[in-house]
Amino acid sequence: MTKNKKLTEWITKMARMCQPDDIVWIDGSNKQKEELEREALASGELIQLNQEKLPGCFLHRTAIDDVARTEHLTFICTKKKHDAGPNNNWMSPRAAYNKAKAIFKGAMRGRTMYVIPFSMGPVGSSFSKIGVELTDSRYVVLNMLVMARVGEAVLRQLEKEDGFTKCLHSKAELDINKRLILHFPEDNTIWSVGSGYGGNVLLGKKCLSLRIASFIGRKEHWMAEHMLIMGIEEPNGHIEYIAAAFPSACGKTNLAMLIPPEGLKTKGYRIWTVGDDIAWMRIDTDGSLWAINPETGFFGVAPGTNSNTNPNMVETIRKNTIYTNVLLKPDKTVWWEGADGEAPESGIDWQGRPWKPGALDKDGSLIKAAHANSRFTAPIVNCPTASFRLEQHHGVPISAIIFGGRRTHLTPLIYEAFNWQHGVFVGATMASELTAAQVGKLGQVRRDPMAMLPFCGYNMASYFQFWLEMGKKMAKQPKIFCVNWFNTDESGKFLWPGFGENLRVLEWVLDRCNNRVGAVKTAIGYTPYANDIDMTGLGLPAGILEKLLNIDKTKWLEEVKGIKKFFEQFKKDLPKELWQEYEALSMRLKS
Ligand code: GTP
Ligand code: SPV
Ligand code: MN
Repeated sequence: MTKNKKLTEWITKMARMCQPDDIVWIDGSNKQKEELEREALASGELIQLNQEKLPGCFLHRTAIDDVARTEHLTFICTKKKHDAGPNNNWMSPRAAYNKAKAIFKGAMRGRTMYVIPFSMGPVGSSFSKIGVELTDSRYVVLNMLVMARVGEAVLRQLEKEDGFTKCLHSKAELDINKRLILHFPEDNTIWSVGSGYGGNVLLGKKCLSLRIASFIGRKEHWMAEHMLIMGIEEPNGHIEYIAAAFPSACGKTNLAMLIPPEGLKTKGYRIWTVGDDIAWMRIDTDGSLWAINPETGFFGVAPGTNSNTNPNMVETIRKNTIYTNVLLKPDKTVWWEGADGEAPESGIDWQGRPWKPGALDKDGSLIKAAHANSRFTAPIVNCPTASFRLEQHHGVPISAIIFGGRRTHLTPLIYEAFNWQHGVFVGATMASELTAAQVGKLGQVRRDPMAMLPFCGYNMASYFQFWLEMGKKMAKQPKIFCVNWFNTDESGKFLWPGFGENLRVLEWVLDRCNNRVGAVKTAIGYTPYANDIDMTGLGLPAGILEKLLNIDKTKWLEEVKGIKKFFEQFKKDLPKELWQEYEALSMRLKS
């Protein structure tokens, strides 16, 4: 299986603790995958869907209290508390190991321990990192097979290079009171126990590719970010790549594979999807920032996905897809709020109960067919717009970085930072309304710097410092922008149509990157002249675009107070450049 002694020793030690009945190595073969699927069907972990309409597709239901990332049970375990910073939950490594050991002990009795060797990034690329996940969940194995490069080739690579992230997962009793998602960046180790939900258990994803990778990246001078990566092919055939950081469930997947709206299609734009959630970026010898998507699959939000909002995803999830917590229809296909077609007359809801449209719970509120954070796991190669550069070890060069969030007011449709330092300030002060992607109070506005609040594996003040330093190292810095697709009117209706229409805004971004248009200098940054956003064929009522681009100084002065409060928690660690930017913004708003 492997000649890597460190690996075998570690597995033996973990098996001694978890006491599985047997150990199975995942080789990445189709044969083994099909065998696991058969076993998962027999055990009830998976339900087979209609193989004519949805070939290779399955449904999975999690426990009712295990439907989203549990940030309050997620810890960064560094020797010094200060290294985790004020925004992470912290435990000392010793306390954390001990606490988790008590839960892991014997947790795999009567179960199989699967050994999943995986590579984040193309196997053998100098950009990539290897992990090995031990898990007692077939659902985890089958998802990891979609989300990462798994199997023999990784083991061979692991004989050439030594280092790998040690990832241990057990469902244990799926008890929320015995659930812990622990990161030990100093040991390159992740322990996750008591959950079966994606972001908590597919350890290559948020745990390795963001929390551990951000920690490693700072030392090795590269960036691990919660960003989509997309190529925009311009009418002349030239492709520009951009990366965008939006918090969970704020539109990364949708933007990454948008379809140009009618008005712009005739111009000849085309989109190439590189990634929808995570970007690893480093400065290449040409002095620009280059990015790869370390993943090979999408773990996307189901609700709202339909042929109007995201036709490419509808196509992507027709085959070889694992659906989690959606409605099962009588014909063994699936449905969710905001899916294509009318609500079915009946079905089995995400909790496994008979469901009818309009059914009310005890409190009189509508029972959802699918959970608001129900998801699908699908291979990127299924996507009609998958980039032809996905396997290239070099990645793609990034021309622009876009920050964004969900704000019903305040943030305009788009603005551009004055320069890199100001851009870091814009990213650091981002805020967004909470979504169903994490357990918490829906709709509440929270600061989510660079969309990394739940994912930064170290002190956020050092992370800001690192961003400032990276900018100085680049000969060609990407321009930095901020967008907001979610402005609403008095009745709560979105003012901007969003989705494919967002390309109208990206066109301006590219125009700015290539010095093709001017801009209005405002207190918060550069905004577009309304004439420079191509509105052909959109039919937006007069005055709406102007409203979307407007900056309300009174509201921004309120916002600045929130920024100050947020910055103060970092005390003397906050880079002075960010205080300078804060002062400069306050001055501009008051003048
Ligand atoms: P994670 O996978 O949690 O990181 O989320 P994400 O950032 O990839 O978000 P996603 O693209 O899945 O979108 C989340 C929700 O926002 C879905 O319900 C979408 O339908 C909705 N959404 C996405 N883009 C837009 C947009 O431009 N306008 C509006 N109004 N809604 C959008
Ligand atoms: C997110 O919440 O940002 C996701 C889904 O992309 S999860 O993998 O659960 O983190
Ligand atoms: Mn995400």
